[in-house]
Amino acid sequence: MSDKLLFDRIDEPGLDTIEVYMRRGGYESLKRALRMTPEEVLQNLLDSGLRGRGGAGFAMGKKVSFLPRGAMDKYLVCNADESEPGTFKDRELMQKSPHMLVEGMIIAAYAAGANRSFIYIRGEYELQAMKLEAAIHEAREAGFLGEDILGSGHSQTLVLHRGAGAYICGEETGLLDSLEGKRGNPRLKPPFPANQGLYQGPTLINNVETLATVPHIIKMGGTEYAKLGVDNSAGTKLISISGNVQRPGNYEIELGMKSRDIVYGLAGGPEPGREIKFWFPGGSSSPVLTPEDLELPYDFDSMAKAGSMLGSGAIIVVDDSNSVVDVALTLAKFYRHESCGKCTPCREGTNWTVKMLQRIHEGDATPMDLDIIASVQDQIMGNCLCVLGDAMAMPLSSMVAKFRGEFEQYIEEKRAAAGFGEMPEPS
Ligand code: L3W
Repeated sequence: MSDKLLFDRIDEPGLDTIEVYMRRGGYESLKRALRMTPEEVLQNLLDSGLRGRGGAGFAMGKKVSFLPRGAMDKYLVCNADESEPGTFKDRELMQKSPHMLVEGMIIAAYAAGANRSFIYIRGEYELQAMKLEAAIHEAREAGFLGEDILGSGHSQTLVLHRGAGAYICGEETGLLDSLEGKRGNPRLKPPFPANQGLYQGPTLINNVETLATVPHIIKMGGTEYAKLGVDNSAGTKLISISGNVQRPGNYEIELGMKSRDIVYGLAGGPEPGREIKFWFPGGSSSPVLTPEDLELPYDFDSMAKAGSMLGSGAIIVVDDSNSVVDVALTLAKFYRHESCGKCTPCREGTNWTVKMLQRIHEGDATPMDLDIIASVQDQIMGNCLCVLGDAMAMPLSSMVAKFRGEFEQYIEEKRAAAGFGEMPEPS
């Protein structure tokens, strides 16, 4: 038996059609779930220990249980606005097995008592949107969507909505505003979407991979699923590996696999003759780790204990041919561009950071500027309306802290090249 769940025979021709998907046992989990009560389905999700796969790692079952019970308009929203630099796993999943997501959404909506559901997909994912539209149509024709699904009494609509290419619309409340037709700005939390989300109604919002895992949990049973992975990090995880590795791409691993085995074993490590300088374990928003950290198991707690995070499961490898200053500047420019500008620490902080890094780049800075950069990051962290500001501040702080020597050397060399001479010794 394959040790993969979501990517098991993912390249099988025709898997995007309902015919092949069902031939492989697709929609059997939905039938099983609809024979259970919503509470039983929820219990399976709780037992599974599944943690959100989009970035925050929040327990999915717990999130479902936060939704108020009783008859009212409740919503399920799938966050398919995959935009975190280095993250491209949901893209492959939606393209090759769209029915897995659709089936997972119907089961999750049943557990949450939600009758209206949406997939918010990033605008650039045109092919994936087409595949999903076709899958939704097929599921509706087969009676898996619509009124009284398979005689269960559960009714559900599912609408695909294409975004227009803004990172901030992947932030859950920005996404909800955008879905409502407004500019995608984050909202103040609480209230959390579970209580007041889309159209002010209780809303369950989850990432693509999280929802696509649900049919597997129902098939195996929550407690069996929880046996996969390690303590507090149950199950398998799709990871995207990019940067300086010989075999970049998406891989499905069991959580707790040694990081070195992922980076060197699966992805082939850097080109011969090159050494890894640092790596982002969970997308560009995660604090960087050093080669020694490759000995750690790749799971939520181990990454957090190392001072970083598993995030969306996107590993970006940076080898010794790159300058840490260039990486920092590229990153900061991305976050400045994507900041919605609604709150001051993020709007001003990202702009200041870019300007300071540009000073370094152009030979106008002194090592003291590194303290200013670090202090700007401290002032951003925890002070913004949403996580976008932190998403720049966390990796930036870690780069300055761990590679200060390289920053200083860069500053000296650039200053010398610009004719400013050496820095005087501090008196
Ligand atoms: C009800 C409570 N609900 C928390 C819910 C909340 C959300 C989830 C997690 O950030 C991460 C971040 C970034 N009652 C609740 C509650 N919830 N307390 O639980 O919430 P939170 O605030 O921990 O995180 P978040 O705002 O969802 C997301 C990281 O993701 N990140 C990743 C980006 C990934 C992509 C992608 O392409 N997939 O963009 C980027 O920054 O660092 O840790 O649903 O409502 N008391």
